Amino acid sequence: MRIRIPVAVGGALVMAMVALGGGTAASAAPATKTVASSAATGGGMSINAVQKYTIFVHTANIDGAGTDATVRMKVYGTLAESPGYVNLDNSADNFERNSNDYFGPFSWFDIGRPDFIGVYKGSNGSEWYPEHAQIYAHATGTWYTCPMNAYYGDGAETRWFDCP
Ligand SMILES: [Ca+2]
Ligand SMILES: [Ca+2]
Repeated sequence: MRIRIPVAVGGALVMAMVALGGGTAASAAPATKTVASSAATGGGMSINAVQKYTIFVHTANIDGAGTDATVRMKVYGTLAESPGYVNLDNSADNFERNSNDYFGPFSWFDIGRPDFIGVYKGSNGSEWYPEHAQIYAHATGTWYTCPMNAYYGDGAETRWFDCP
């Protein structure tokens, strides 16, 4: 189920922020509880809506570009980050030469616009040459492209790429 934040909750958040900034801890606590209970997120402090994201990776069409190594990605957005490094794997033989791999959809708190990604490749496979990744935000129907064109060697390595 998609969760939309009512306008009233946004107003409550502003009030809570004012209380946190200008009041004591004692006066801020009740306001914060009000936000959490009215956000309909099933509890917790965050009122950030859960949204779906699909990750796409294109491996380059050059000799030796493919790998069988473990690949994980973390997406850093303008509002939040994906919850840790997400393992990118499905039933296919992923990250082969000239392949298009789709993973997810994953349910994350709204990350906003993807800003950059961290991509880990394990040492349990050969070198890898990904050409680019794309992040699809289901809520807005938007694809965000993160050029990679990076060479990963045999060892474990993490690299970071902008999503301009
Ligand atoms: Ca593979
Ligand atoms: Ca696989």
